[in-house]
Amino acid sequence: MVGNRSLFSSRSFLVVGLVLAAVLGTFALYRDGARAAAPVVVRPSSMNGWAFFDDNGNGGTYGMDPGPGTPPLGSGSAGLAVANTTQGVALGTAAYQGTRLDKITALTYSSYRVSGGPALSISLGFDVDYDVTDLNNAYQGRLTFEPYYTNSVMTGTWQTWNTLTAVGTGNWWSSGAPGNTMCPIGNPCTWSEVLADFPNAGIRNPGGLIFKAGSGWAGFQGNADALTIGVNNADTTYDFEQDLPATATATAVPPTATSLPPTPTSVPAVGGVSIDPRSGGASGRGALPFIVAAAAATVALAATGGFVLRRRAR
Ligand SMILES: [Ca+2]
Ligand SMILES: [Ca+2]
Repeated sequence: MVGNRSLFSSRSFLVVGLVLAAVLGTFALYRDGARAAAPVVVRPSSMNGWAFFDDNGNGGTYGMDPGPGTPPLGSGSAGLAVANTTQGVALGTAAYQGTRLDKITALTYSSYRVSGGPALSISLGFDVDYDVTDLNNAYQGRLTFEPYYTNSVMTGTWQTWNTLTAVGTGNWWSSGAPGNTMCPIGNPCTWSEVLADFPNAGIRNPGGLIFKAGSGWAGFQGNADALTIGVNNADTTYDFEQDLPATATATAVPPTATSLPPTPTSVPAVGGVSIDPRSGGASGRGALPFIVAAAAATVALAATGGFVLRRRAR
């Protein structure tokens, strides 16, 4: 192209482009940061208000698992499993007790079925108070979202559910009165129907926001991850994970470490070289059949206390 290229050289374009990308990225972070902070990681050693529990008192299995597959966040997820219809297991938090349902602006999660019937998926629900403004604080059962009413739940893949989206006849059902007259298990409600029927409903206080599997399921194993709940447009995302490995630096050991001498003190001075095993420093006199490779920076003191010695090419 013939033309005036004095204004910007190609390098200038590159620089300008990088600056623009950085500025736009900053704006994107600022924009997203207004709603979404970093996920809260929930691990066995740091549950951040969550707890697994046996919901029926008949056993079952629960805990943080690796995978399965590729979870939507991190490398692990929360696992729930039951062996028969009497068992029910759950993972819940009391962090949202008392929250009015009409203040909930986001409520999504992902689930994965390892095994179980075609309708089964870890559900998301909560202990419900159908009117948080009255004086009745008695237990009124739970309001539960189950994906299968309006979705095909798959085995062996992660699926994400937006529980607030009004699809078909809805996915929310009530286990207790008065909700079970409007949203029985055989005819669930959409979220908007729940809000219309019970405009002052909320998560019971005391009460939990709960992942659940079982209570009438012949057998099931599955996982959940990446729960996002928004209250007044302030979103919190929970990432369920196993604990970190105890020795995260183990991979820093050179792969040849096992071929090294067992202890530094067993390495003899070679050709007049003396070695300080603590500092890695070396000094020597005369002709050296071996050298310590390029001084201290390359004398790798392995975690086992060994050295790396290398013969100089002649
Ligand atoms: Ca009430
Ligand atoms: Ca995870």
